[in-house]
Amino acid sequence: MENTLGLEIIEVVEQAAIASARLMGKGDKNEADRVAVEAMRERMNKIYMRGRIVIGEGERDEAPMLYIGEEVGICTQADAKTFCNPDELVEIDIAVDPCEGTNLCAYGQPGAMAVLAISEKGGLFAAPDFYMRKLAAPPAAKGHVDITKSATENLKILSECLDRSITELVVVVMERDRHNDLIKEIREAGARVQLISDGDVGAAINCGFAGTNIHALMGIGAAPEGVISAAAMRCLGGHFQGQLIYDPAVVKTGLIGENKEANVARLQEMGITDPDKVYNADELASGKDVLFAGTGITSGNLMKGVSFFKGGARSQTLVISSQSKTARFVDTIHMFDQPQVIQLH
Ligand code: VTB
Repeated sequence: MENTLGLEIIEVVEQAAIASARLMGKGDKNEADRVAVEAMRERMNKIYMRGRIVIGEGERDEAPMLYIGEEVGICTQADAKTFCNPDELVEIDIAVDPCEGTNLCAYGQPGAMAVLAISEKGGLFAAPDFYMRKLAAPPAAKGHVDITKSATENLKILSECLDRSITELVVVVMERDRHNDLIKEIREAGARVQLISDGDVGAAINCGFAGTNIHALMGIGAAPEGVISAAAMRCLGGHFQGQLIYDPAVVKTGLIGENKEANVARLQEMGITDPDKVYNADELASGKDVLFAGTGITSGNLMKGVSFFKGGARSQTLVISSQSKTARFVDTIHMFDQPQVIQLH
């Protein structure tokens, strides 16, 4: 994919993060999400591309914008033929989470981000709005840890791969009742647990970098977020596996329906014949070229959140590309109305 597309994609996540950050701490998570969606869509529609949302805000009838199947980009507009050459254009699939961690943003907690992943058409797994059991770990453990093994076994493997004792490992787990046994097991195995209230995309990506002091993500979060995490981990060479959760006995709240058989039928309709399949990062983000971009809304381990100053704002974005094999930290000053002073530090 063209480099200019990469640059424009950075602006898409930056604009979403700035919009959400204005609502940081205001206690209104829906509004923080809504403005991020609007900003993301507006910027995307100015890009010379033919894009399709494969993971978004939900089905068309419940999500007015960035719904699954929505077409975005200049070249999807009705009069596109006058300014877009169809022969030149790559069709792009896009997975978005304009405000990943809406609660974190609404309550001014660390780790909210505007994120997306793109690939050529067909390169991202169109995950249903179900849950996903996830296992993320650093590149050194890729292919060695395994989601079908117990947490205890995986911690042993992780300690060998990272050449450190289990007591030196930190595992991030979302604080949910469904994880009580998992948390107990990790602690009993000797590792330390970092509980988070939300935001497992950031936690997974942290495993891809040395020096974050996060060595694994374990537990169950949302499936669409799993695909975005997988895209980043695929580019970073880290370990990521996901397994869809469709049984209401495993997760009692939220996204999945009460009827297990109906859930399996829905998966089958989507072409998923083996609902228990374990997907790895290369399957969830299988495209030839995959790109992840995320801008901090509130500060996290990897990126600072958006800060506003008189006449502008500053943002930090992480862009990871499988094509250029780079992880870039982009620090941007946005000038809204010609600020008098551009603050460097
Ligand atoms: C999960 C997690 C996300 O929301 O989807 C969570 O993957 C919702 O989980 O990162 P519950 O339904 O158990 O509350 C996030 O934390 C934020 O979008």
